[in-house]
Amino acid sequence: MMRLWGRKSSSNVQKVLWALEELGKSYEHEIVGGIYGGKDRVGYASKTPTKLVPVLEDGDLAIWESHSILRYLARKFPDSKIGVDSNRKEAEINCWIDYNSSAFQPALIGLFWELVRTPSVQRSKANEEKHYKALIAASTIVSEQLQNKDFLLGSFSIADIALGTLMYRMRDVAPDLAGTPPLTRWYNRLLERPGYTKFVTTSYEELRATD
Ligand SMILES: N[C@@H](CCC(=O)N[C@@H](CS)C(=O)NCC(=O)O)C(=O)O
Repeated sequence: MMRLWGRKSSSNVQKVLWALEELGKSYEHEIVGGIYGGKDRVGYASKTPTKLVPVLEDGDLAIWESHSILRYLARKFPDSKIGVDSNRKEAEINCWIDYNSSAFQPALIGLFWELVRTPSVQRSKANEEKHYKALIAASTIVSEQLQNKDFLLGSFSIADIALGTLMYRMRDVAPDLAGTPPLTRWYNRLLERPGYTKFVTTSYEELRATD
């Protein structure tokens, strides 16, 4: 049976929880990281060179990096709701997932760290503006892609999991950018997926910095 390691409040872990829910496969879940600690437990360090969450174990294979886990699941279960069965589809998905890693997620998470995870006395207006500006550029590209599509590639894929997971927090820290008609329609479609409401649109209050 597959085993997922990582705390539920991590957006990167949430991507995997959502994907596993789409698959409907049973798996074990070990809560580690953040306020739950446990990453120093014997064995965790050998699963991932970064010591971060998530890690997905499948037999003797330990996969780290949330997007690599999504790609693995999509390829391993080609006939599932998140399945990938062609090089073409894989390439189209990878464009969006790599854009997430390089532009959309760093901008959004940068802003989230500044506004939610940093004590107010340590916040920097300059940092906030830098991330916000980067998010304008990145979210405009995502919004334009969704102008005439239900999902990023037309039909649902792991690209929607990678980027869509971030929409919940974006609606809090950049409601104006998240509120374009295409992004709002997309978010409402994601809300129809049980894995999204079960694992993603959940409280992140344990992450909030206290002054
Ligand atoms: N690029 C990595 C990022 C992993 C990462 O930054 N994980 C964070 C949580 S989102 C972490 O492990 N933080 C320390 C902790 O939770 O103890 C991925 O996509 O998996």
